[in-house]
Amino acid sequence: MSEDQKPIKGKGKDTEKEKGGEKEKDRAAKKLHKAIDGLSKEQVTQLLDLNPALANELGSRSNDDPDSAADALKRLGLQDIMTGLASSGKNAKDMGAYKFWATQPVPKFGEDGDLAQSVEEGPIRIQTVDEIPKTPAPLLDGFEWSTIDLLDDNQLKEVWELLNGHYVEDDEAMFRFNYSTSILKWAMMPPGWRKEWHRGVRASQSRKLVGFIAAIPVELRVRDKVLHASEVNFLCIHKKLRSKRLAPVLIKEITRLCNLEGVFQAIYTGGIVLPKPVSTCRYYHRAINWQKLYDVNFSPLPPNSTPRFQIRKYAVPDRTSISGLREMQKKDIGAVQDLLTRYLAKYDLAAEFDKQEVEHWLLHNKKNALEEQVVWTYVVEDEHRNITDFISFYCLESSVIGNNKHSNVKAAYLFYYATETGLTTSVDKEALKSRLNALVSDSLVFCKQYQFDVYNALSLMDNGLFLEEQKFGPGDGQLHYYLFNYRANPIAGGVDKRNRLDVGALSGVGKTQI
Ligand code: MYA
Repeated sequence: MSEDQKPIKGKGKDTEKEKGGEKEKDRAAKKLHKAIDGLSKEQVTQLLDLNPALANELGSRSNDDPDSAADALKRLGLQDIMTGLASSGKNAKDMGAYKFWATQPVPKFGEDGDLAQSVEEGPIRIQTVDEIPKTPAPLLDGFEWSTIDLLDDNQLKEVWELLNGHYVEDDEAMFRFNYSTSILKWAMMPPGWRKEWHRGVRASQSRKLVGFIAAIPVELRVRDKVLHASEVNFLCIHKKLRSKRLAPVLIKEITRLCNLEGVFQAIYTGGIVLPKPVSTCRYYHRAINWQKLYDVNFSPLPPNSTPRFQIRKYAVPDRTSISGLREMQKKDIGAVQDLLTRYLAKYDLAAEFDKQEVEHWLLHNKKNALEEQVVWTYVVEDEHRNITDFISFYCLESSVIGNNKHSNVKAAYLFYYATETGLTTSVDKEALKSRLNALVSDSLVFCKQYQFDVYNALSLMDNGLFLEEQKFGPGDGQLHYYLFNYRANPIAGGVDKRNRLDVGALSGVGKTQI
């Protein structure tokens, strides 16, 4: 499948403007044009493979014709080209330009050779709780720190409002995540959550919430070491306060708050390149309501195709195929936790979940009828009443910006899954492939029943075994995984150097992020 689709969840857009004067830009543009002239057809094709956003910009026809792609490249502005050119990924800067990140305990670009040899894994900076300041750093005049109580519906709504208007958009500002209040509670209040780790910045006079960052606890396994860590998410600054270096202040504050609880390592993800990803996965999208996705400019109409053909291509069966497949119930928690734990053991990067966490993350809480459903989990129960498989997805809508016809796209995100088929002593890849295809295909039936428009998945876990067969197409978004204060060797993200699905070497990432 070659058609590129825009990411609903391409986390992070470039917030850094190109620096330097016009003359310098002209000189650089000339140099670049010369460099493009020197590229072979194969190199142009490779360049576009590595930069789906850039290929998208050039239009699908240039994709097949390297000569016209090279011409189109020259017509693009310097900044557009630079956005996609850096060899280590979109928006990568020189290490010196990361003024904040250069001061943090994270691996740097260029150190450890960056290439073949492996490094000793472990913490970068060792500290004790006694060394950590008990009070936050001061904010700009007119702003103050505020701990947000998500149990208070008014404060929950304030966070929702900030994120709804100012959180992650795609590169062309066509879609913005629209996390519902239910998903915010689900994502930020798992077992062990702490109110102090929901940190906001308010304008002192108006009391308006203008900045936010959150962390949750996670037992994170990196290869054979389990880290008592946190997972940082929902960093957001009001659009009017951007580029004022407030993000580093929020990041340092959440670091302090984690450190005070004896947590010195963290995991976080983003669509932008920072020093230095431990893994990079690619987004894939499976159209369900193709017509709507086309109407909102999410899915293109490929050349030589027709809307009718596209709609038929993405048709979903009415019924599931696996016998014994049913919705997960409370009584399944123990079996699902056991199966998931054994399944996640094969990945280099994964969370360790206890039973309470499995209940929180996977079981839809039917008691609370007022809360909309966030997560859907289906188990397969065999004739001996054993749970042999499960699959789950969660709902995350995106607002469609400035479209007359539709205001929202309802996306299902593939979450965790596991199957006994992948756990037999001599793992039979073909059997695993066929079982995963059946599970994902059946989950698609439920996605359709619940009126999702699109099913999104990353190239992580064993997804390479079913993405193409289940008609997931590559998106232009990437998700970079980062570890804070922990040096680790790279972990496969499921795509090769040319950003294509690497079925031969599946991903080592077994950790999903919301
Ligand atoms: S990822 C989602 C991030 N949120 C969005 O994309 C929402 C829309 N954008 C915004 O709200 C703003 O643009 C943000 C930046 C807030 C992103 N992760 O204040 P600035 C660095 C890390 O002038 P602004 C998520 O939530 C940037 O490289 N750093 O910029 C996970 C530069 O530093 P340097 C980022 O645009 C978050 C500096 O900030 C990100 O006004 C994980 C510029 O600051 C980013 N996504 O605001 C956070 N974007 O000079 C790290 C920009 O060095 C957690 N920057 O290049 C680390 C672990 C902490 C806990 C540790 C416990 C032990």
